[in-house]
Amino acid sequence: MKRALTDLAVFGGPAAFLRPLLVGMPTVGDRARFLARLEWALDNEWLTNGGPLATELEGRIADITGVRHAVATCNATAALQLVLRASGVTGQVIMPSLTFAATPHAASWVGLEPVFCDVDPVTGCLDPARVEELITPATGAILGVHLWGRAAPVAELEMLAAEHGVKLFFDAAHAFGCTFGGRSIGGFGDAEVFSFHATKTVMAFEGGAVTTDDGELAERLVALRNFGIDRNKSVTAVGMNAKMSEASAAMGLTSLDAFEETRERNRDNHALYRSELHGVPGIEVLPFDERERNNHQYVILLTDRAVTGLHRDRLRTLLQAEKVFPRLYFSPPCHLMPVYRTDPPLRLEHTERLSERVLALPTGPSVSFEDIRRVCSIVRLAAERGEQIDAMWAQAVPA
Ligand code: T4K
Repeated sequence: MKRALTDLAVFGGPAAFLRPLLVGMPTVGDRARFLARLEWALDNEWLTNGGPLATELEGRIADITGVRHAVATCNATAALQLVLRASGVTGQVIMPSLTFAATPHAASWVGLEPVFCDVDPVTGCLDPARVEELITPATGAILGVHLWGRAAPVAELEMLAAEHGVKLFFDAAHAFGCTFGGRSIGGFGDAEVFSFHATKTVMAFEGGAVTTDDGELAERLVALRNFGIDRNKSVTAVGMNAKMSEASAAMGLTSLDAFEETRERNRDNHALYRSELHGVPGIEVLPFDERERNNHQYVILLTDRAVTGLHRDRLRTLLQAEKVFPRLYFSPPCHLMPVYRTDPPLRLEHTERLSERVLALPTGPSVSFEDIRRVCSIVRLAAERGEQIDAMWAQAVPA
């Protein structure tokens, strides 16, 4: 454990880890089972285009999320595009800016205009009061994000959407296996979209799924993900190729088999981060709502420079020198990215404040409790001696 400032790698000490400790290390599950599924797909000589493994995965996703239809896709970005297109949304889509670029990109790619909305300062999810202010006749949809696996304000957004006659979707890329009001995420709004990217709790190398109870929407999605070919084999829409391959489905099923174990491990990791950093001034590991189920995939550290004396980016650099690689999920927020920045820039107070403070920390089954204690000892040292570190930094750390 690091106790003195000279123990820190930025000041010449040995790095705390030999192998890099990353956010989003893949949760593969039983490798032999994956390889057996892959062999089976090869023997079956059906490798994509709605194959049996992808169909099995869809069935399991629908069961787990409690919806009638799950439509598997090659990734969540394409799934978001499909759902917006298949729902006939036009005009503007209100969404948070505190999200991955994929959320506004999906809308932009199908010719819609993302309208960025501020978030609740505590949850980081859409603030319904701010959403309501942004609704105009040009609004086609609201796209909530269940940020870090914590549910967006589903009930309020459902009310707003109904009242104003606009569609409601959720980007549930982070939220597989999570609940809202005890009900599985996946069944809210008109449709929800999951990601099964390599960095997610359940992963399929690349993959995604739309979940919905709307049978007609599901049918349009199935056609649109396959060039617009409908059930009569007629091309009735301008579709794309967004199908999930059997190799991805084999991975997704295997990772899904391990989901409960992954979830429990993530939950214990999160609890350890919370207890190890409890009471450290200027440092908060975001809690989860104990009444809800979560996948605990995102361990979110919020730093307060006014208290620690150390800028978030400096803490990140300091951790990187120890071979710990936190991620900026999400900083900068989308409305300040060059592609979406306006002149003068839009100001979203709570989004920007959270975005300046956030660091996502490594978790998952390959991160040991000992690893976490070690990471926390570095964070604690940095937070408690932030001003001294800042003063030493200019002299000791190469530009
Ligand atoms: N909506 C939201 C709210 C999202 O967060 C995302 C994606 C989407 C929509 C779109 O979903 P997809 O279309 O991707 O299904 C990563 C992921 O690529 C992206 O899927 C994810 N969110 C985003 C939050 O993170 P980057 O740019 O941070 O990826 P990269 O390559 O820098 O790696 C991230 C971390 O994971 C690093 O610590 C390294 C580690 N990693 C990564 C890969 C690929 C591994 O350890 N092994 C791996 O195989 O975007």
